[in-house]
Amino acid sequence: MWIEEDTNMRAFVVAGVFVAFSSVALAQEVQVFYTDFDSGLAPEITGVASIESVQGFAGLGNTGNIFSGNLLRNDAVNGATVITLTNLPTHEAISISFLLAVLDSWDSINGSRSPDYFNVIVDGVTVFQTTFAQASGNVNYQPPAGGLIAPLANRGWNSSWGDAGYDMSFEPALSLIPHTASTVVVQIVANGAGYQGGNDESFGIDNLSISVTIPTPGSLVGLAGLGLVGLRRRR
Ligand SMILES: [Ca+2]
Ligand SMILES: [Ca+2]
Ligand SMILES: [Ca+2]
Repeated sequence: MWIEEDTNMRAFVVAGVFVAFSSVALAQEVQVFYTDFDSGLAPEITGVASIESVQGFAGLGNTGNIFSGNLLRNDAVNGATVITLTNLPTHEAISISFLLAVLDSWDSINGSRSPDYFNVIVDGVTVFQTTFAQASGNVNYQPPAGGLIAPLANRGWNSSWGDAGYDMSFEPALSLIPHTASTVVVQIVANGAGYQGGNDESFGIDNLSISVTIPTPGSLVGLAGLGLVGLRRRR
């Protein structure tokens, strides 16, 4: 319904259109890197990285984001997997998403030998650190709803120990990290005084995605303008 002579109503409708468009136009999430590791190692990745089969994790995950084919395994003690991206578009935040396979006998922060830490570091700053109680200890990562995709069970690698999987796209600490530089260095690394690595404790990642949030003030004005034009036509 359009009431031509009621200026208050018109203002309300116009404001409603503006808000509706602005909610989608304020910022745009753009993926700047993705790999599923099924075609080997992308050149953006250096440091500790071996390409291995996903073994018993195959098919586990959420719709459209499941372990498949190969993953990147890191079995080092304090040896980072490094992702370096350059020439990023102008942005205000960065988001990191991956499937995480926690392999074998992690001992949390209070088991033996402990502590064992899993870390994600962005440009030298630790943005996420957690621990897993798979062999000993009792402090385990508490994922948001949807985050646990593979409860602890032996899924490969060292058959003496269980393995668990998480969809880290649900982890708030890895989403919308304030960032504006045109380059970024992401390090994924396990360490701690009790972290043994190798065939004892290691991790894998699959479906690694990095995206940036791009502000779009120009689009906001443009879309709001279109809304006003559309309303005028109805008079
Ligand atoms: Ca894969
Ligand atoms: Ca295992
Ligand atoms: Ca340990």
